[in-house]
Amino acid sequence: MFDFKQYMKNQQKRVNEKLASLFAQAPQKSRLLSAMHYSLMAGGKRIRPILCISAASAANENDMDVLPTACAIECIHTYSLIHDDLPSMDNDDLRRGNPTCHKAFDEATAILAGDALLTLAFEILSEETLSHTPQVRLEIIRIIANAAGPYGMIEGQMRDIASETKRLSENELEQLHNLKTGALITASVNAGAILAKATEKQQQQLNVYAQNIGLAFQVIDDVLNVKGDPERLGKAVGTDSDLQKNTYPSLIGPDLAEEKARQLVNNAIESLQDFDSRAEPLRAIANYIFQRDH
Ligand code: GRG
Repeated sequence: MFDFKQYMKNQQKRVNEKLASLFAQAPQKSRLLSAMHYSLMAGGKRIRPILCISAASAANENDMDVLPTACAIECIHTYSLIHDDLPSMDNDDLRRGNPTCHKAFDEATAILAGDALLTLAFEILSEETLSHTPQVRLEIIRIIANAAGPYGMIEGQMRDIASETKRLSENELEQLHNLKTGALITASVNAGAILAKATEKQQQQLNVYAQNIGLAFQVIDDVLNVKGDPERLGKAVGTDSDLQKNTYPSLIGPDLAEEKARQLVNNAIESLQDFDSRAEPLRAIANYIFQRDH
């Protein structure tokens, strides 16, 4: 039987080792590199890189050299968290149970560490040492830039800030979540599929999977902010409601929000019905997203 816990542990180890190696060649650990390293190695779940790796193995049994791309995506994710925690954004003191980057260092260093992680990601994606053709590398860069940029995550963050003083409809909230959280998750899966030379049909099915888990991930994040355990989450709960944020629990109630997440996860798993047992990690990750407590 597929051992999900062990699978996650193994993949997290691979991702962590590769991320750590990014700093190994630096002649000295400058303050900037220390801040980047601090946030990158602070115990994230590595969901996005593991989705990229798992999507590739679902479509192709060979090792398709996806680890650098997977790690570049984690650099972008870490940059987004550093900037999201800043005083001008969410002004959070804790992330994963530790002081946020601007608390551990200072605000200017945190801004630059975020900028540097974003830039580093694109350096990794364009490396000539990767075994993929320039054309494939360009396609991956375009997909990831699109998901992270002004038509993806950053637009989602902008809408999130703009919506602080108004009530959103369910449709507007879904669009916001899809941009802020779903876009990078979807890009992780799609990049894995392309690197693995998935067929057109497989790419479409994996895209449906990704869109469903992307939204489910944020719905559950909202629910955890209502019902979660601050110790497990490594951050305070109830903050969304204190700030009167637009969330699924505030819009439809926590129980219906959980039901919606379950439905999205079921849709995601259904979209993989043509895949064999190599898609087991993707199925298990979908279930984990629903059951996660941090
Ligand atoms: C500042 C450009 C910019 C964008 C910020 C992603 C984002 C947009 C903000 C992060 C805040 C947040 C709660 C986003 C929702 C996505 C989310 C649940 C992020 C946390 O992801 P996990 O749970 O984090 O994968 P770990 O700690 O495991 O890496």
